[in-house]
Amino acid sequence: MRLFVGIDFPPELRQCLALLCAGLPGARWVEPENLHLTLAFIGETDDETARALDVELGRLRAPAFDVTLTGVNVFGAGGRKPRSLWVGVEACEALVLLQGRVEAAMVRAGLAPEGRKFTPHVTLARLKDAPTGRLAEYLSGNGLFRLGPIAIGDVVLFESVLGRAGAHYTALARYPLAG
Ligand code: 3AM
Repeated sequence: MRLFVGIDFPPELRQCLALLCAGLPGARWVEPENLHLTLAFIGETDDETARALDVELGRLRAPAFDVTLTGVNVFGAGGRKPRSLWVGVEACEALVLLQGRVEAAMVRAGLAPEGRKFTPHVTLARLKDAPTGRLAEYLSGNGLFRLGPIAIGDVVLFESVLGRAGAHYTALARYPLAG
């Protein structure tokens, strides 16, 4: 099983985000139902480790919180070869705390922590040779995007199934945050 832990959004919010998924050549847009915020990527996992992770995530204690999504940006080598396009997240201590606890749960389940700095984001598209000028236009045209506050009440263990048309994400389990 290929797993990751994240946060999903209600369908109406995903539809708002999906409005951003247009108007840029070279972008392979994420399907609206797949839009999510990754807390930790886990990767290929055997059943035993997956069960241990489920137990540890079930023990996770963290408060529910609100997030606001804001702005658009890219990941990529120095901006010269941008590879993914995403919506950012307004600074949110509760989200950072939650991500740390998810990593701690991974470690207790025998998994290695991700190790890289957490940059909260919602991926909108993978980019392949998006024309520089069009990308700059897209980023400035959508720079004021803002959606929220969004109430986050649980953490989700997702399975990612890779298919020919891209990955499809299924929520395997939900772990409630403290109200
Ligand atoms: O939320 P995003 O889209 O940034 O890029 C993948 C996606 O993140 C990431 O895990 C999320 C759910 O698939 N991902 C995929 N393979 C990865 C890897 N080998 C990875 N993250 C780190 N290492």
